[in-house]
Amino acid sequence: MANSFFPPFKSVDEIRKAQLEGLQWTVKHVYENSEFYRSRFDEHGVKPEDIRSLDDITKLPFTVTDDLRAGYPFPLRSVPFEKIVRIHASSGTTGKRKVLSYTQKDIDDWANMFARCFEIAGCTAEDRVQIAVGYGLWTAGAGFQAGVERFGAMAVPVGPGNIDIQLQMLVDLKTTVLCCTASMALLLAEEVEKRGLRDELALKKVIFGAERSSDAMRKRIREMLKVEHTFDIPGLTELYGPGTGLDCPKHEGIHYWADYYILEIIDPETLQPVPEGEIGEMVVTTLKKEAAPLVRYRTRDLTRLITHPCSCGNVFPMHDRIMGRSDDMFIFRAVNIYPGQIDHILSYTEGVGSEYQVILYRKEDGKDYMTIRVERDPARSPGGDKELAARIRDRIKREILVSANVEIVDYGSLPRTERKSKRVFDNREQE
Ligand code: DLL
Repeated sequence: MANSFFPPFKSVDEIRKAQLEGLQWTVKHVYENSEFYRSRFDEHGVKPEDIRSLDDITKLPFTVTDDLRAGYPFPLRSVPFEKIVRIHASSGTTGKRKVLSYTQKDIDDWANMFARCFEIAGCTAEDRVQIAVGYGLWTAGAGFQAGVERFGAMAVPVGPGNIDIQLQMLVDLKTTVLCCTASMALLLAEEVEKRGLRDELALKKVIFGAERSSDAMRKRIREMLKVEHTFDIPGLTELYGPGTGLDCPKHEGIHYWADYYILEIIDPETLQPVPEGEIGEMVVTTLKKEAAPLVRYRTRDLTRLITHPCSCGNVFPMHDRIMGRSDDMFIFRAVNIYPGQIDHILSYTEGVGSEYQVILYRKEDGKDYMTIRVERDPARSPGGDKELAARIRDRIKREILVSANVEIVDYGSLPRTERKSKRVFDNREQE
């Protein structure tokens, strides 16, 4: 491509060299400019000059969400206020929001990373990119917008919600790329199908993220919108926002921009690195971020590194999809369960739609119960519900080792959202 947003790295070793430079810069920068980091490093007896190789990263202390809350409203600030040009905040529902600040260079770097996402997805300047996520404090709208503009395609900034306008723009402007949350992609795809608009669309790609999506959900979106590719875009407010990586059209993993951050995968219990390729918590250290750098920030997101190079030839390393968060795990009758395990079973059970809810409750007998409500595949009649429920129950018993009540409900009867879907409802405490 004539104007590539990728630096000309030819090998992983070249990226590692850039990583060491970035790590040394970051450690020095935060030690000199952030009271928080300096006292944390001092407590751990580590000085910037102790970081001589990439392996020395393990000498550095972890940073956690509570540190962000404690430093509210400008946590981790490592530049004077006059260098901060913007803030974003996560839409956390409990406690204080996580507010992160950006310098102009941070904003530019973020746009550059985001432009790579459009490049790796095979977009061109001819593409029309509909941005169907929230603008404002959330990083999503501003991130996609800057990414599209930096890349040089046409942005159609519809923002969140407003299904009628979304469909009107998709049809009238002949949008070719749709960017949204996974839930919004499903909602829009269902509306397109319901209103029989599919043949009026020019959509080729959907880029969605902000939440976990199951294989079943992605397949339904692809089928309903008749698009060739859906891409999984990860991102979190603390690490700029969306756009820190993307899967390429080979879909072998999510390429991540390792010249902007180091990704470690650790065991959340022992805090030690997991063997390469095993699932653990993502820990990120930024390499160029000025205003609010992250040093070994524990994201709570679970994934694994993909150890083989991608067949697309891009040297940037890959991690797997984000499989959930360590704080999503719930304990049911002494078994640790991640919602992703339920997603997985439902995705490979014929006859179910993509939406489900897990409801946990406690009865008078003092015992915990689980009901899983699952939507029936729209092509199926309710006649087979009993058999379908039994099949799901058996698989849950066999694979997760717990008993659940399974209720099959009509397709489309569970709530749809434009934001992030909530699928697990734990009512045990209140009862
Ligand atoms: O959700 C940023 C974003 C916006 C990403 C739009 C992609 C698209 P936060 O609100 O700070 O930022 O939430 C970050 O959402 O730690 C993950 O748990 C989850 N998450 C984000 N992207 C994905 C994804 C945005 N592709 C938190 N797959 C993260 C699974 C995701 N989970």
